[in-house]
Order: sequence, then structure tokens, then C-alpha cells
Amino acid sequence: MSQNGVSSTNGSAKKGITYNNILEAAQRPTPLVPLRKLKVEHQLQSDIYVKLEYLNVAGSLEDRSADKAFQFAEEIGVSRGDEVYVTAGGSTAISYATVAAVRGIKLTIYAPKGEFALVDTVLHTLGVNYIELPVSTYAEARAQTEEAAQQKNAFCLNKFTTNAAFVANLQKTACEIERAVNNKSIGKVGAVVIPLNTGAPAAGIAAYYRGTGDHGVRVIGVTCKKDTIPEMGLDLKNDLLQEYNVEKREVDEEEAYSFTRHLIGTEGIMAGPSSGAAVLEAIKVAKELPAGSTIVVVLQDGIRNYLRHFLDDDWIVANKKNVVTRKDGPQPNATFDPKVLVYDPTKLAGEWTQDPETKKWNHSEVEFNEFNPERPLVLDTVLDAIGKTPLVKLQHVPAAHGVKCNVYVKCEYLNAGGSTKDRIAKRMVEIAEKTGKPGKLVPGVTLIEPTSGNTGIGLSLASAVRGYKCIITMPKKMSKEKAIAMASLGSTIIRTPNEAGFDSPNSHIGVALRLKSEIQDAVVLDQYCNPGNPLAHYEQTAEEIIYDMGDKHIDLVVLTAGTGGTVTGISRKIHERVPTAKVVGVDPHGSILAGPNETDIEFYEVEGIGYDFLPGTLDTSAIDYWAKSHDKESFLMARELIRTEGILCGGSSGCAVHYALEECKSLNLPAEANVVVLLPDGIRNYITKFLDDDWMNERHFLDA
Ligand code: P1T
Repeated sequence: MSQNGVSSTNGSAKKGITYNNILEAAQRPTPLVPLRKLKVEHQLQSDIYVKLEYLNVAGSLEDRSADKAFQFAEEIGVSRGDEVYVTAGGSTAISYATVAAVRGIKLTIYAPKGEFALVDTVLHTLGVNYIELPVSTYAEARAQTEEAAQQKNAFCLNKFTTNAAFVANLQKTACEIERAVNNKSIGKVGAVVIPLNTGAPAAGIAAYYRGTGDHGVRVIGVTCKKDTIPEMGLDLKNDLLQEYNVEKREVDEEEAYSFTRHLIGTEGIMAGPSSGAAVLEAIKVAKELPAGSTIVVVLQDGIRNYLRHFLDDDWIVANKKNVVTRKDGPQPNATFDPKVLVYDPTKLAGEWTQDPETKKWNHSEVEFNEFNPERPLVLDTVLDAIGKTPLVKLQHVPAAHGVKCNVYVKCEYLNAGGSTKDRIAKRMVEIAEKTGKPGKLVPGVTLIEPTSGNTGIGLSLASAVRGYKCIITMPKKMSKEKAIAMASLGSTIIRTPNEAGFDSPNSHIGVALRLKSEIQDAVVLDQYCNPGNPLAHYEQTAEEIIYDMGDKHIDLVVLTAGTGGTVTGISRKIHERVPTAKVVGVDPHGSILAGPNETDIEFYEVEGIGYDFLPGTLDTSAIDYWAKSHDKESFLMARELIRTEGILCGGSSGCAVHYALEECKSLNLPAEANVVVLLPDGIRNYITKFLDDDWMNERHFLDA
């Protein structure tokens, strides 16, 4: 870990951190969040905290085990370029594949039948060889993996996996829980509840408590009655559970799916089904323990692998699961008064002014938040898991493209809702709650927002936590994954035609305005005009970059633009604090942000960037210059970042990095120059899109 001393304004030394690869960033502790609404709903006398393991760098608790297993292998000489075999399925396979990508290991993963069903596209993109065996148990799969490795004279990692999971969770997960609980003076932990797959993480956590002589802490492992929930119980090591006194409980599959959907919609905890099952059991445990107890639930993984599974109503119906599907939400009336469409998305509400001496910006309508670099271990709500994303130095991609300088990427997909737009959603809600602008957020209010999806996910998350209704209008082009994420959070999603111009009554903006006029107590926070949008990046994202870069000089910052909130907010702060740095905006061909007169408005595939109008939140004067982007290069770069750096980013991230490298080359930046690129979102949104070879081939994006 490279740490850089930074002097703060009051003279005390502070530390900012950049990471040498994404696995270093994985060393950061995951936070605990209390389940406040479920506590009331179930009239609990004890507190349940969930540990957000889905915010790990590859999305699950297993990231810790995989990292440890490769560390063990390294100690006995396994190194870059070596061939390694392992038995793993589901999220665990993704964790192993991600660590292998970063370490440059050629990985072959074997699993029993069906165990890759939800993760095959991601594994393929990560460049590992994954082979489904015609067997039904992990024991059989392990035997075959070991035999295959022996035949190939390759290293078999299986000898380390159980111990790695045990040790990683003993040394890290359990210690983090205790540190968090002590820091916040929460009552002593009475029970840790955790889903069981192998049970090694549960045993590791139990071993920690038994090792401290604390036999009073109950460690409760949860499995599924018929082993039908993904990631649950298929590979149980019962002897290990017994040795460390891990209690075992079972839940029903359909009950777990229904409850997990409820957990996501009420608390904004975007958990996978085994995690939901564990929370369901934790509620029972809370009723058994003395009042005032603390229960910690370790969440195995998040929603990423299940957007085409139990979170998708079509899947529920097709698989005849006894789970209540979602009701249709409101639709706009066919007829409307044209006056409701009188609206100008090109005007920012209020005014930015700059102090000529300090160069600091102010805004006429909003008081700025102080920047605080701390990452608390216990959060108030899941919304506090937004921001403080890691800044990671790329190891391979720049050199592979002939770039000498240092390129740091800010991994915004590690925000609670999965994108940089979580920041603005949270900030816009905060401002409205405080100032009543652009509308009062009274109880029962409906937030309506036109979006390309990520702002919608952020607002759906904020609405779930804060108890608002939420309707999202989104062009059809945007992924089904985004729509299901928002629906899971309780929002209604209305799809609009891609070809409808921004001022059409049928566009995502037009439909939002029409609905607002038809629904009582409806507010459009309006990311195109809301000062909270650029402000979130001015007061937070940019501060984080400057803080984490520490004494490393920033030469270039490269940012994609949609609403322009990111580029405007960050650019203003960077220019104020690092006047020699240049800020580049990236705008796709087919969009007019970089110059209204230069391009025809055309369709492009990368989601979230570019528009057919200049949003009020974009101040083009804040940007030093623009690059125009193409789909193919953007997606190919995103795939390269996934495969060679284990950075599980989305399409606009690939776009930003590709054009950042182009700038580095055209400016001939020297080896010591430092470039920062923001990665707005992650793979979760695009598993059926650019991660899928067929989708890429249909569009000729894989043609040489
Ligand atoms: O809006 P802006 O701050 O300029 O961020 C651009 C951007 C880049 N990449 C992705 C994946 C995005 O989702 C966005 C912006 N998204 C929206 C405007 C939206 O409604 O989600």
C-alpha cells in the first residue's frame, strides 16, 4: 500500500491512500449498517447490523478467501504466468477469477453441474477457463480438478481454499466486526449469523471468538432446506462447523427469496438470496437473545448475479416460485396539457459564483458540506456507504497501449448502489429535505426522475431508505439489469422510446413532467438542473481525489459526461486547488455536449453519457478540452480492464480510460506524470450487454 503524507490546512499530517492494484483496495474493511425499519416491523428488542460484503472489489465475501488462497500459493512459489486449477462455483468463482486476473495467473475453474449458470458471462470476460463437470457434488468436482491439474502438471489450489477461507475470516472479517463494534460502543456481539456454503468462513469467525476465550458469542450458519438457493450448503464441511461450535439452521427457499426482496426494498440493502436468508434467520435469533443484544449478519454477496434470477418477476413466474410479483405502477395519461412540457433542462437552478481571491466557488441556493475523509466502520444507513471510493493505479493497461505515465482510476462502482450517480441522488434528496427545493419531500411524496438508470438506482436506493415512493423514466436503450435493480428497490420503471428527443412528450424527460402534473405530491429533483448534482462532485468526489493523491501532482483528469455534473463539479475543484491540472471531458459521437454544431445526433450504445441537449448542470467553460468517443473502443477497453486488472467496470469507464490513454499519448506525458480517470459504474449493469460476446458480435465490436 503506498501512503502519501498530505498537509491539511490546520497543519496536522493526514494520509491519503492510493492502491497499487484492486486487491490492495480489497483490504479496506466493509461497513456495518443497522436494520432500523425491520427492527420496528418485527418489534425487535435487539439490534441487527449487516456487514456489506457485497461492497468487496469482486462483489462477495469470497474475495477475502480467494486473495488469501493465492497468497498461500505465492508463498510456495506460484507466480505470474503460472497455470492454476481450482474448484469453485458462483460468486466464489468470480472472486478467484478476479484475483487470478490481477495476479496474472492462468486459471482453470471446475464446478459441478449448474454452478456457473449465474456467473458464466462474467467468468468469460475475466478470461478464465471454466469447465462445468457432469457431477452433482463438490467432492466429485474437487477430485476431478485435482486429477486434471496433475495431468497438466499445473498447480491445484484446492489444498488451500478451505484453510484460506477459514484464516481470512478469522483474521479479517471477525476482527473487523469487533473493531467496528468497539469503536462505536455498540453492545457486545451476541451472535454472528452467516450463510453457509462450505462453512469455512463461519468456522473462521467462530474460531476468532473461541480463540479469545469468548464462548458466549453464538455463530449461526444458515443453509437452505433443499440446497436450492444459489451459494448455499452445497459444499458443507460439517466437521469444521462442529469443531468450532457453529450452530446450523435451515430456511425455506421461497421464503428467503420473498424476504430478500423485502430487505432490498425496505432497507436498501442490495443483498443476494443467501444473505437475505441469513437476515431472515437473524430476526428469529434476535427474538431468542436477551433484549439489547447485538446481532451481526455477514452478507455473502449482492444482487449482481441474481438480476435474471429471483429478482426478475419473469423468472419467478417461469419457475413457478411462490413469491409475490410486483404490481404495475402508474402510467402517464394519454392526454395532457402541453403547458406541463414547458421546461428548460439547460438552466441550472441558482447560481455558482467564484471568490476572485480564494478561487472557491459558492452556490446561491445551497450550503456546502465539509469534506471528511473518514470511512466509519459503522454507518447510520446504507446511504453512508456512498463515497470514499478507492483510487487504484493501473498496472498493465497503460503500458500495453504505449503510455508511460501513471494512470489512477477511481472505482465508483464500489458505491452502495453501484455508481457515481449514487452521490448526486443522495445529495439532491438531502438538499430537498433541507430547503424544500425543487420540491418539498413530505411523507408520501413520489420522486419522479428521468435517467439513464444510475441516477435512478441511486434515487431508488435513497427512496427505499428514506421512505419515499419513486418512479423512474428511462429510455429503452438502457439495460434490463438497471430496471430490475430499481424495481427491486421498490421503484416503478417506465421505459421511453430511444428516438424521442429530450423535448418530446414521450421522452424520459417528457414523461416525467407529465407524470408530475398528474400525481399529487410529486417532485422531480431533476438531475439536469439540480445544483446538488455538480455540487456532490465539487465538495466530495474531487476532494477525495485530491486527498488520496496526496503529494503526487495531478496532471490530467479525464471524465465522461452525461448531465455533466461529474465533469463540472470535479473540474471546478481541481482548477481551484491544482491550477496546472487539465480536465478533459469525453463525449460520444452522436451527442452534442462537446459542441452543439459539430455532430449529428445519432444512436450510440454506451449508456449514461452524451445528450441531445446541453444540461444546465454542465458548465462547458469548466472543461479544458473534449475528446469524442466511439462505442467499440469504449467496450473493448472496459473488457480489457476487467480481464487484465480485475477492475469490474462498466462501458463508460472503458470509454474514459481509452480516451485518457489517447490523451496521454498525444500529449506525450512523461513517466512521472499522473492521470486520474473516474470509472462511473460497474459490470452489474451490463452482464447481458457488452460482457456478452454475442451482443458484441451482433454489433461488430469484436471484429478486427
Ligand atoms: O451525468 P454525469 O455526471 O455527466 O455522468 C455521466 C455518466 C457516465 N457513466 C455512466 C455509467 C452514467 O450513468 C453517467 C450518468 N448517468 C446518468 C445521467 C443517469 O441518469 O444515470
